[in-house]
Parts: sequence; C-alpha cells; structure tokens
Amino acid sequence: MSYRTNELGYPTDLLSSRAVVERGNFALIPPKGLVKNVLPHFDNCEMTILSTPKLGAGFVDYLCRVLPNGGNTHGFGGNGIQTFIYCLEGELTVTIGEETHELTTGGYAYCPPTETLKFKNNSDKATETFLYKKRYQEAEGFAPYKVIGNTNDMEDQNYEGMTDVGLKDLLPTDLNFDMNFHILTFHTGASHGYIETHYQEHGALLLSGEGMYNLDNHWIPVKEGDYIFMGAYNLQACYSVGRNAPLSYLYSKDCNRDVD
Ligand code: UGY
Ligand code: MN
Repeated sequence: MSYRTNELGYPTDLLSSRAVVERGNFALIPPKGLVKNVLPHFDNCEMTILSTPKLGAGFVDYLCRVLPNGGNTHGFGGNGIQTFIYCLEGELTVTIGEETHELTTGGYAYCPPTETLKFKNNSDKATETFLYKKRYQEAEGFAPYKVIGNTNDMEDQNYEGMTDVGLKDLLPTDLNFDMNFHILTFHTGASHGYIETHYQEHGALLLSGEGMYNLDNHWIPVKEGDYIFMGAYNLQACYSVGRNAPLSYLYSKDCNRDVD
C-alpha cells in the first residue's frame, strides 16, 4: 500500500490536505498529494507534473525520479523551448549538443532553446531531479547559452542588504537570458523586507526548513518538500521559523524582457 493507514486500516491522509490551489494566482502543493505520471521519452522515470499553463503558469515544472539506467536520451526541449534540470539528490549524466557533463547533488544544467537536454542515470541508485521548460522569449541581438554549475560550490550573496538572507543566482544575469533560477535562504527569524507584488511568475521548490508564506495575503505554513506556484501579481513574502534548518527554496523567475 502506498498510503498511511490508522489501526482500523483507514487512510489517515484522506480527511485533510494542506494543498491550496487558486488557479492563475497561487498554489501550494505539498508532497502528499502528488501523483506519478508516465511521459513519452522519459524512460524509467517517475514524472510528477507541477506548474503548467492550466494552473496559469507560463512554464512547466516537474519532479523527475530517474531510476537506474533511466533518463531521456531522446531529448527534452529544443525548437524554441529552453530547459533546465537540477539534481536534488544523486548522480546524472547530462548531454547538451556534443558535450557530456556529470551532475551530482546540487548540480544543474541550463539548455538553450536551440538544443535538447538529454540525461541518463548511470548509477545504481535513483536520482531525484527537478525539471523546467519554457518557450524562450527572443530579443534581437541576444541568445542564451549552455550553463553548467553546482550550487554547493557557490557563495550566498546578501539578499537586498540583509545578512540573514542569502541569494544564489544560478544563471548569468545578462540580457541573453529571459529567465533565471535562484536559491533564497532565510535563516531563523529572517524574512522578506516587504510583501512583493510583481508581474513575474515563480515556481518554487522548498529544499529545507519551515516557515510561514504569505500568498495573496493568506499566511500559510510551509516546509521542506512543498512546491509553490506564484502567478503574476500574486502578493508574496515569507519568514523562516527554521527550527532544524534555514528555510531555503529553488525558484524560477522570468526577467530581462518587455511585455509582449
Ligand atoms: O526574486 C523574487 O522575486 C523573490 N524574492 N520572490 C520570492 O521570494 N517570492
Ligand atoms: Mn518574487
């Protein structure tokens, strides 16, 4: 059985869920309610679809558990679709164009819209990944390029002058890119300085910790493993209660482009 039961055999998670879905505005999706999907060309991969245009997002996020020998060797993205993969845990061999790269935990690869992203798990354990795709918004004179990195090798920068909030930019901040991935880390008691209200969208995966997130003026408890979609103009801010770890999340943000 893949769900928890009480002593009478009754499913304990049937009576309530922390999930909140306000289409086009925001969604909090805790791990309990997620389901696995089978998708073409993702062989031996357990796929979970998160944000999609049906929710109001201009991008698609997924969780992808790559079983040993599994992967996507056909190619994900391309033809105007840029892609990104983040290795949450484990090892993965990624190929973009002619070149191959080994990702370990914290490693990531950005694949420009002119190429496809291929990956394979050559290890003997499952590899947990987070995947993203979005149509690239062209701007004359600019073109994005492949980026490979590992967040464990990167220093936190002070976020908006706060010493207890750290920021990592995973992609270059130049105009060749129409989006970026970041990691924000709030130490115990730290918070945003104000409630953001902006046009840009986010898909955020909580990597560690716990806290309270203001989503459109609903203060919602959140913790490691939760996924949050924040649509355009969704009011947003959080603070960390960080009893065991800082509140840290990986998130995407569109940037550097005028409105169509
Ligand atoms: O970059 C951002 O907009 C980010 N500070 N938003 C967020 O954390 N909800
Ligand atoms: Mn924001």
